Amino acid sequence: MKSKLIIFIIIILAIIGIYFAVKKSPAQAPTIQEQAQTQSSSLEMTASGMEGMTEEEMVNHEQTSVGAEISKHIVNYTDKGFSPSSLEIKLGETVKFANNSSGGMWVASGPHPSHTAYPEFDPKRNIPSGEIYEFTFTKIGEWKYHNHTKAGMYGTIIVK
Ligand SMILES: [Cu+2]
Repeated sequence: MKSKLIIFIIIILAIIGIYFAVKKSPAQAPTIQEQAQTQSSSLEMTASGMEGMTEEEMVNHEQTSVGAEISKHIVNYTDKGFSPSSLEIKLGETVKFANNSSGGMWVASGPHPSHTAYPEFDPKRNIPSGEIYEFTFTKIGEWKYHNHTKAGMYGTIIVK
């Protein structure tokens, strides 16, 4: 009887043990898997998100800088003068002065003829018709300039 009882208890314990083992393992396993999946998917999301953002930022940055230099900051010089006559830019940005006039263009800061207000802002030569002079502004200020070869033509670059 005692041995039967012991066997019975062992069987019961075994069943209980199996029950808990079966009950626990499916409960734990999905949790771990879920965590792993969540972690990996969030990592993937973060990685892809970062990659996407980096690429977008790079593209945006390229577009912004290219746009700023090529399309955003162009001063068109024609026989009528500089257009726009006043242009506001940010510190460190480049302005392209495109000579679309019939004559020469020598952009320089005031006062004429010494150009001492912003001496670096001066190509020191005449820019022929059809060519571009570009200058990167590294000083904050309201820079009046003129066409040194035709001082009646003038404009302003405001650097903030
Ligand atoms: Cu001048």
